[in-house]
Amino acid sequence: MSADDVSLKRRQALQDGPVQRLERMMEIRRVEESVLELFNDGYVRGSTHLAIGQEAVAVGLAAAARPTDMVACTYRGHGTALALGLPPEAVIGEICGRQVGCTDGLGGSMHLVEPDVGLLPTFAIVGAGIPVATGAALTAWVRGTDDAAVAVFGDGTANIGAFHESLNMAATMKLPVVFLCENNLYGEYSRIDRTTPVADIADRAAAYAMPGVVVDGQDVDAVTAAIGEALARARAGEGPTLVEAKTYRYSGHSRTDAGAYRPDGELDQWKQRDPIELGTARLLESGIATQEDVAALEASVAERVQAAVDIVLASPHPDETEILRHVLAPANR
Ligand SMILES: Cc1ncc(C[n+]2csc(CCOP(=O)(O)OP(=O)(O)O)c2C)c(N)n1
Ligand SMILES: [Mg+2]
Repeated sequence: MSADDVSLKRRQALQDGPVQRLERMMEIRRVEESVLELFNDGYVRGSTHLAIGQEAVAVGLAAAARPTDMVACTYRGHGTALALGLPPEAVIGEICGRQVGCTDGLGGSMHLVEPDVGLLPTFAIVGAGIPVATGAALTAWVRGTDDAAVAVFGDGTANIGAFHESLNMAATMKLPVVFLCENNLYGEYSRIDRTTPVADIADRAAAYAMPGVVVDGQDVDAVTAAIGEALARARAGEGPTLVEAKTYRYSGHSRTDAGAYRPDGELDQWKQRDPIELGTARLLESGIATQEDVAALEASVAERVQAAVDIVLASPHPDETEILRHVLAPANR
């Protein structure tokens, strides 16, 4: 089975039911915790941006979208990549710059990609993915498919020109795109109320005559439903939707940031509504899973992620001769 088949199979598994979606959220959390350990042990060059706490948004999106829909996300996209189907070794391997990574270790933490499950190259430039997703929606429209595109971005990014230009163009042309804002309350070290005059980013949809929807980003089922409805509108030719998922990142912006600017108690308050704990409680209450089932899931996820770390650490860095691969120069030079 090729690496791409593995990604596709993992993606399809999310359709099997709520247990698989909970398991994927657990996997994302465990991968991010491993990435932090690997960073602290010196295996990750530069920095890395963790999405611990935001797992339900990633899994809800992947459960609602098709593998042929195109998704553009950001440097905080490890969870989205895993949710869309990339296996842990492809994600951790890329973050550690190893050949087993999804771009052979050439891209690093902020550049995960897998076209076979619709993951466009992820973007380190704030806002850059939004016009790219809008362009992917235009492509689907020109080709006459009923595929759609999703732009994933943060709350701070809703103040960037590319956000406004993309919403304007998509609404005017009724393009099949969903704008998914992960509102985690902070853009780098600034709280949203110091940078943004609206409490709900979704309110900005009104300026572009499209629906703006606020969804509980800690609840995977709510996210799946909201993105599903927005994608259905897009496929039906009704145009774009702005979906705002209220969520929280447990760690600081990047690895030099301890998040000391956050008010006392805020993190603990959000942890009361942890997406994995909420998902677990729902499965237990409905009788779909028992405590033993949940413990078994946790154990198998931990084992799988540890096996992926072992694969990554046994994988070489790219050869130095790779440095010019994918680098283009004008033919007349
Ligand atoms: C065009 C541009 N400006 C500034 C930066 C520096 N920068 C990196 S992340 C970030 C904050 C983005 O915040 P948000 O959109 O809320 O996303 P989050 O990190 O919370 O997921 C900034 C200003 C950048 N990468 N690109
Ligand atoms: Mg943010």
